[in-house]
Formats: sequence, structure tokens, C-alpha cells
Amino acid sequence: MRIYGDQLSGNCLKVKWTADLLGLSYEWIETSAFGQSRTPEFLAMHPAGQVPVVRFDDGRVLAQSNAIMRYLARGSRLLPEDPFEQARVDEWLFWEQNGHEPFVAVVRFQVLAQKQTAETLEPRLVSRGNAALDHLETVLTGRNFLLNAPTIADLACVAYTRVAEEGLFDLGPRPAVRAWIARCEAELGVSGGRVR
Ligand SMILES: N[C@@H](CCC(=O)N[C@@H](CS)C(=O)NCC(=O)O)C(=O)O
Repeated sequence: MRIYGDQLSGNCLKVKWTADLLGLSYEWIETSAFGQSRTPEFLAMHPAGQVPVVRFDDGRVLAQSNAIMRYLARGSRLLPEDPFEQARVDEWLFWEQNGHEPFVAVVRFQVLAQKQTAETLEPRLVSRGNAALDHLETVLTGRNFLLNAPTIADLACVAYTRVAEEGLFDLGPRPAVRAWIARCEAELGVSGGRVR
């Protein structure tokens, strides 16, 4: 398969981490999220014009980082077989896209790419980002991973949490989150991607 992704995007790294952890062979097509996903050629493959996208050897195309992770991880230790445990993974995947990424990742983008400061950031986005990090701190207190074992839920949620301080969020008072990030980096091979 071919993975079209920007190595500096947390959403794209989620897919790379999953494929690497599972030992899947793939060709990485570096595609900058600053323009290269909006060329006519790319739009012909994926009209939404965003990365990550996977094109499988049979020509089928799949987008959305969490959908791709879920598809790649089926039948592996990263996605439990039990239907209810799977639904709990999905719960985290949907929450990450709806309650975390739109705040933590967006604020970080605004700081790094748009040079916004604590004074110019939209307070609502910052406050929702802090609420997401607080939620993780509460859940992870006394736990090693979001569920009973490491899953794609951890990969999804750690992608932008581990770089949240680049968006001026403070992980200092969130020790359970910091310890979980370290565990994900060590046990899930999570690394790389520091810019957007
Ligand atoms: N919900 C999507 C978000 C994809 C997304 O926002 N991709 C960004 C990079 S992180 C992108 O391609 N931006 C370029 C653009 O929109 O032109 C996912 O999880 O895959």
C-alpha cells in the first residue's frame, strides 16, 4: 500500500505508527499538508484534499486517520476482538476527533504556523483544549493506557497530546498524562513529528 502523508502531521503519524507497529509493508509518499494535498492529481484520488490517505494495492483509497488505523489494526493486538471493547476504542477515536484534535491540534497549529501568542489565541479553543487534557489526566490517573492494554485509542489520543506544549498547553500539572506519553513513546514506538 501507499501512504500519502506529511511526516510533521500528528494525524499522518498515527497511520505510520500503526503500520510500523504491525510490521506492514508500505511506501510512504511524503505529501506536504501545505499545498501538496490540493493538487489536481491528489484531488482526483481524494477530493477532500487532505492527508493522510492510503491507496491499497487493489486501487481502493481510504482517508481519515482513525478510520485507516482501525482498518489496518483489525485482527491485531491494537484492536480488541470483543465487540464492547472495540466500541470503547471507537469511543476514544470519535472523542479524539471531536473533543481533542479540534482544540489541542488547532491551537498548536495557530501557534507554530500562524505565530499566534497566548494573547491572540481564541480563549474558547484554549479552554476546550485544556478540558480535553484534564479529561485525559482524570482517566489516566492510576492507569497505564486508556483501555486495559495499549490500543489504537492510545495512538490516536497521544498524537497531538505529546506535542501539546508546542501549543502553549501546560503538561506540568498533568503527571498521569506525561507518564502515559512516555509509555506510549517507549511501548508503541511513538516518535517524530514536532512541527504541525
Ligand atoms: N480528520 C482528518 C483530518 C485530516 C487533516 O486535517 N489533514 C491535514 C493535515 S493534519 C491536511 O491535510 N491539511 C491540508 C489541507 O487541508 O489542505 C484525519 O484525521 O485524517
